Amino acid sequence: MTDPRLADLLQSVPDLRLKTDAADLEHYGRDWTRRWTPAPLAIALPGTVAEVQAVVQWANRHGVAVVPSGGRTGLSGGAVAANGELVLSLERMNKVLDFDAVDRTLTVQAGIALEAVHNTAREHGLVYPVDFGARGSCSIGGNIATNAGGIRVIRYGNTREWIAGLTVVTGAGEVLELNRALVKNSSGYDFRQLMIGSEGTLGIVVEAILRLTDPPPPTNVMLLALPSFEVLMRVFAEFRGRLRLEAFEFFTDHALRHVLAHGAHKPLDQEYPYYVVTEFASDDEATEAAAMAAFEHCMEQGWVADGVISQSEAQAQQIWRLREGITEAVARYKPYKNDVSVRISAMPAFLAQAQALLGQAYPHFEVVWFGHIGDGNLHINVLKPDDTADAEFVAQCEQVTKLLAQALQAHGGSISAEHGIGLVKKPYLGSTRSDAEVALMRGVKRVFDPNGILNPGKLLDA
Ligand code: FAD
Ligand code: 2HG
Ligand code: ZN
Repeated sequence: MTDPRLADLLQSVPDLRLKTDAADLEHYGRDWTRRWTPAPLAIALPGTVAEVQAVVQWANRHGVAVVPSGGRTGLSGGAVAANGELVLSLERMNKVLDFDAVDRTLTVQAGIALEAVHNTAREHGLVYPVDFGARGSCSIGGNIATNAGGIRVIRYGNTREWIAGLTVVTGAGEVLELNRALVKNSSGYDFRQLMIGSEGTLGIVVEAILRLTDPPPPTNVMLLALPSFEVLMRVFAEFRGRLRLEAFEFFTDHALRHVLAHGAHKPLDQEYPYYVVTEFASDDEATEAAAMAAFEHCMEQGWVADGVISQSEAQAQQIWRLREGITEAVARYKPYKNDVSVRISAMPAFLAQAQALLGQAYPHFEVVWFGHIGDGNLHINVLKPDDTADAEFVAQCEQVTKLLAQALQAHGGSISAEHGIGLVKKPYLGSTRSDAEVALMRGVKRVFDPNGILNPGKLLDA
């Protein structure tokens, strides 16, 4: 170690695993955004809470910025280290610590993958219901730091609803045990909830107590083909009115073309402009009849042009792949991502405005629309043409995002529904949060991280 700060780190935390090879700096310094050039100082891989605390104390002594790092599947640049930061990876802290059948909780270290949590919950006859396509690679710590949403929010809510307790190391180096799995706790400010969605700027999540729940009843998955955007929310109202929905997701023909080119199975003979994937409880004749009634009503109204219902688990997975495979299928086009939300009742008006705005703004770029429409959450991916330079493309997209942010503000929406602000959406934070709120955020940051060492420049300017 030629850097004296790193020599001191190893002296202060003798068992710490530290990586400084160029390939590791590159690998751990970026997330799924791929926009910034990784340039971290080093990668620390602690194995215990005490080691995390010691690393944070060291960072405070030396004024070194620390980037908390999970699976780096984030889409807003929150886990990027491009300025000589120490990346603190939780990947070695990936164990299940406890299952409590009475409390129905699972206590885990923060580096555990979401999918491993699903599997462990299932072994105990229960489920952890937060779910999305990155389940195999993203970590619970990252899910908590971004308040991740996903494909079942419509039934179960965001990550926030499922966190019964947290252990965090604050930016000041204190270890806090927050809420300890209490169901009821009216004893003042709930710092657990404050940590959720704070994007690694207030504390490092080292352990979490997750709530589990009963498995859902048997479900069916349906793919619906829609002739126009305008009918989308009517179809949603019809299905939600008749069924217990587990998911209601949408995507366009562009998205479908990309997933099919990526190996997915063609679902219908003809092509249509818009599609919905919906999953709903269907465990008896009455619910099956309700599903058919919803489908037939939508067909009669001309809101749905075609559809298919899963006849087996394999077919259900094939349908889900059409929706869940989009992010990977378009990744090679280095998409500029928007992840916006409005309240559900404002969706029809916002959709009309956003469609008009983006149609005009991006005549030369392919735009792929999809998302959790049942939650009022749209993903709008703008694909970079191969012959357009990265910087020019991003600059053009940022101009349009300013207009989109204004439209969102007018509809009372959010510039980040579930991916976080990170670096990507920081310039537009003011469209969603007032000046007074942002000032309070800065004040909160100073309380938990007085020297500003935790993820500086993410969410808020350093
Ligand atoms: P990282 O990318 O490593 O980090 C994300 C942020 O959390 C950073 O700011 C980082 O500093 C911070 N952080 C990480 N670990 C900790 C910790 N232990 N303590 C404190 N801060 C920490 N997101 C959704 O919400 N819904 C989706 O449907 C969805 N689908 C996706 C599908 C694909 C294919 C991909 C690639 C991504 C998807 N995402 C989705 C985005 C991403 O997976 C989530 O944001 C996820 O929660 C990030 O977890 P991570 O462990 O990869 O976090
Ligand atoms: C999803 O819903 C994810 O599939 C990723 O949130 C969205 O790639 C995106 O823009
Ligand atoms: Zn999403």
